[in-house]
Amino acid sequence: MNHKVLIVDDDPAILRLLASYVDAAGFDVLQATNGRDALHIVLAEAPPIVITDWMMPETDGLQLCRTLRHHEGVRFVYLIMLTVYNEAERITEAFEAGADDFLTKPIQRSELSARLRVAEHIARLEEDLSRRTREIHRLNAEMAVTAEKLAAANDKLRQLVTTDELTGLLNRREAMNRLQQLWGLRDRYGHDFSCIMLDLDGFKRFNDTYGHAAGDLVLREAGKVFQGKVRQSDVVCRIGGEEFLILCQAVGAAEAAVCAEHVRAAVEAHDFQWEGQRLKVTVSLGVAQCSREMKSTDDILRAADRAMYASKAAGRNCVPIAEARPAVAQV
Ligand code: GH3
Ligand code: MG
Ligand code: MG
Repeated sequence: MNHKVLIVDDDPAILRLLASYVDAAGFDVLQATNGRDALHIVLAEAPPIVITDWMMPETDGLQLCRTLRHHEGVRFVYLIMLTVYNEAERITEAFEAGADDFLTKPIQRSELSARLRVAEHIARLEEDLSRRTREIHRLNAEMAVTAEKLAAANDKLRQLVTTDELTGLLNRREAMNRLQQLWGLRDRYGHDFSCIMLDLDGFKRFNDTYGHAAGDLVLREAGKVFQGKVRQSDVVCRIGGEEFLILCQAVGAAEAAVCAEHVRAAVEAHDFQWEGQRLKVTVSLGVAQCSREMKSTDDILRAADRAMYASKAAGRNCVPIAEARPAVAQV
């Protein structure tokens, strides 16, 4: 802690006397003869203790107290007011202006020294407190930054865990979570939903013919084609190599089949551009609606899968509905 004490008095004789007492008490003495200079010294030197005379021309001791208390550039000062008054009313006025203590004139050296010790003690506690407060603010700021980074890392992690790297679609694990959620809504509120199972046709041969990189491009683009044809509330997922699943919320099999047919036709019409060639791919789809007889999500997945295999069996590139119609139904 710095040991500076600023003494403020317009009377040079008192200033000299005070300076000698304060110096003898072991402090570094700063001096001012008016309130304006005193403020400048406080701002420049930050003495923890100020002893000021009450009666001074221009800015008196009370005004100086108020200024120091309200000035945002002044962190902390322990203020001792010098006064010839010893009446309770005047002293109360000094405390209200912001003084911490007072000394009555004529000044007793031993009393001044004792009060300076108290002032020093309080100033040290105050400095300690403000250092701890600054440290807490610094730690809080650090924690806020860390929390922000953690939230961003969590978001990234959640994305990695839930999405398929190649297509950016939801992956199998997340598809199963979403399906479970739809199942829960159906159980609780009786909300209908349907699933569309999709599998690219002859994709092994496609890879063998054009290469794996061309196959990857098709998978990525096919995902976009699917997404371009479903409703906003539908969820498109990649659940296996060239297998996809679309979850259609609040939709029965007939409506889902219309959506599936749009997807099928869009893939058939799409030109996959690869090394200057326009490649064609088709997809087989199977539609199943969640029904009362189904006991778990596995049942609807199996039903959609069966329908999709019915499409394969029927020559591929078509959309049968699971068990709602005869084996193959072109929509
Ligand atoms: P079907 O019409 O009966 O579905 O025939 P298919 O050839 O599509 O089916 P099959 O299950 O025999 O082969 C699937 C192929 O999908 C084999 C595999 O090389 C390819 N495949 C799976 N995952 C990927 C992938 O991430 N990238 C690429 N390029 N190909 C993949
Ligand atoms: Mg397959
Ligand atoms: Mg296939």
